[in-house]
Amino acid sequence: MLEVWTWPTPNGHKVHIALEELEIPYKIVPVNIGKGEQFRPDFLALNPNHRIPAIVDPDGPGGQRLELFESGAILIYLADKTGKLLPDDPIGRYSALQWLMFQMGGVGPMFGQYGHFHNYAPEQVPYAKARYANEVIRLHGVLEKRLAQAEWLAGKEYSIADIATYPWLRFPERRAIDLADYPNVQRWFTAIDSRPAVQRGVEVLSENQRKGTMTPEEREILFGQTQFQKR
Ligand SMILES: N[C@@H](CCC(=O)N[C@@H](CS)C(=O)NCC(=O)O)C(=O)O
Repeated sequence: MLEVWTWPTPNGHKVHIALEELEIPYKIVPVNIGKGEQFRPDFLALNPNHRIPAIVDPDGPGGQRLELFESGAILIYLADKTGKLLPDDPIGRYSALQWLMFQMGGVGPMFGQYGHFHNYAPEQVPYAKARYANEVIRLHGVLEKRLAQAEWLAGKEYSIADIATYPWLRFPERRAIDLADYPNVQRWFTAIDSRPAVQRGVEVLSENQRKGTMTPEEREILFGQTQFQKR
């Protein structure tokens, strides 16, 4: 059975949602990133970048075992494996890949840095806080413009581009965003949020979601020297 090495974060949710949408049976292998399990040798062997998610598909291309990390690559693989969630026509396919890359290179990293400097940095850095707050607003504006022209990010079809972006748009109040200011993003978000497969996907491992503030140990593991040791 396909294994997903994962944890309940936006990059993990993307893969859980895609697997639920595609009805692919899967086994969850929890990697508790707050406890440092991403540095375990068995996980590092799968992903030297020590970040979830990663998958192992014993029935990969040509029946061979496939190991894969980077959530965007995993989504493309799952779509290609099943022939679903990526448009068949080349123009639609490249549009979906374009918006997937926009999420991977823009929305994810910028929203992540917003969270870091607003919630976790040990010192106040007004320049960084303003920079990432402005980026979050700018990126919502780009999504609003796109979704005013098209029903879904790729165009006419729901695709892995929507699945990749949706988990990052949850809890907008945490980024001082009111989706009422972005009516087309709101319409798109509600449509995705109400899909049963999406609801099942975000529930995967949800009992492990951190409640309250980070402990000093978690902070060290995620942002301290543990990250930067030579491995
Ligand atoms: N570009 C990577 C990013 C993955 C990523 O940043 N994962 C986070 C959780 S959302 C993680 O594993 N963090 C562990 C750590 O920073 O040590 C992807 O999309 O797969």
